[in-house]
Amino acid sequence: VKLTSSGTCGRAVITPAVPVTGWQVYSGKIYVAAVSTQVTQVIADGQFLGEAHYPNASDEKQWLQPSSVSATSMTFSGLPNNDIVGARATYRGPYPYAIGTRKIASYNGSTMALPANTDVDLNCEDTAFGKFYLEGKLWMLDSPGEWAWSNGKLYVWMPDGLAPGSRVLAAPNVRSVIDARATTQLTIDNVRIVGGWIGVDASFHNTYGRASKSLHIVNSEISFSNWSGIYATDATSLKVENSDVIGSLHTGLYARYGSTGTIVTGSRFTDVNTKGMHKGSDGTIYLNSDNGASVTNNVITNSGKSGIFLGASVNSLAKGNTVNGACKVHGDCGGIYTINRSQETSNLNTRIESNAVTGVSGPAVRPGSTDPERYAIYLDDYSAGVTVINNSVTNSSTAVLLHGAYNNTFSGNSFSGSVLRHVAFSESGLNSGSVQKNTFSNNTLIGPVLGYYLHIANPANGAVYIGNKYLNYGSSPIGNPAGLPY
Ligand SMILES: [Ca+2]
Repeated sequence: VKLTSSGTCGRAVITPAVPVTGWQVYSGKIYVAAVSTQVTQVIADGQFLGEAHYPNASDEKQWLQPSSVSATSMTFSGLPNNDIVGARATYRGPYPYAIGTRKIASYNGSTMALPANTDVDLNCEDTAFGKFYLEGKLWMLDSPGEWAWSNGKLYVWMPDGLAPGSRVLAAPNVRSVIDARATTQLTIDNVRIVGGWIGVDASFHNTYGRASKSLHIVNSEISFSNWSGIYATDATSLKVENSDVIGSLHTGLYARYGSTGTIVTGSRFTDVNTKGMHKGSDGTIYLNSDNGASVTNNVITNSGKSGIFLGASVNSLAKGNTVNGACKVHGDCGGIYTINRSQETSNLNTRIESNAVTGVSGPAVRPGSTDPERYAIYLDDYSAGVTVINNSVTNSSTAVLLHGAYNNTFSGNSFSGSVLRHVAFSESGLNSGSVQKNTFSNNTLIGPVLGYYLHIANPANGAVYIGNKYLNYGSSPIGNPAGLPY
């Protein structure tokens, strides 16, 4: 089956969003129109608008600090308006890699109840409570580019402050725009898919008891998904080719739970997990426990979390990709990332080859730490058998971290413009003693950097070094400088 556009008027647009008309001035530059069905997304002039939130700044320094927390509540007094029941609280706990969202069940003026999510819409990451912001009430609509839906009416303050006219599309809560579950050899070619919780759903179909096979998405655009542009579980031979995924709030392509043979090639992933206020995420291209995944010649721009998450995928390849700006929201994060925490294998047999990775950086968010914990290439817990060759890494916080990783090979790479250090090794309690037998050969490490080229915290013998070039640096390129975090 092939889904495509015909005729000469361009790509067909498939979306649950509909035009909103009949606007009247509500207050100041805020306009109101009747929309009876609950609105979950607003697009104006083809651009994503964020739902009304408090406080306004996405800068976490402006987030609210609860005076105390429990497993299911936060205490905070002094809101400008106590109408927050039904609103969402988004929060970052003590870990830089996790941002959670829960719905507020009750509020007594100081303590808000936040039960664990049962709502699939909030089924993102969860974590302990910490600094937070609120989203989803009309009183929070107080700045340009915000919208709110309340009592059958949509309120919007356009980014340019002018009347909405016919420029606004609003979408109800729709799980998927294209339900491709349990399909075989479906091709989606030359269409635009806008809005919805998921753009293309290729997850396992519980009723039919099977997953999708050989789904091919080509020459298409998937934009402004409230969760993931493409979602696949147990899918085989999913292929995404020459397509654009733009502005998904959580993940661009989410292929997990045994999806195998995923191919992503010649595509562009732009502004994933960086739209609106901060959201939980796992990565722009997320592949985990895949076998034979191939991610080649894609351009991944401005990701909130990892650009390419290979996880524990085996026999996989990331080659010829450009990762331009990643980990913009989350720490403990990589431009290209592997993890093998459950030690499913002692040899991932994965290649990270000829990629250009730049701008993997962001603020330090772990309490008490000055390290942003953002790494252009990050081999995490028990990653082993990864070959990293001929990559160019520039202008990132740290070029490479091996965290409890062993038996990996780095050769022919170029590292420049790192802020803290080019290469770091570390271990934690979980993977203590596992950094060993990594090889660095024939890499070029160009200074200056704030720390050392190779920065070794623990252990001292995490790698052997053969034939590397150390350029533009005055003293020993290898060491463990005091004052730098690991
Ligand atoms: Ca606001």
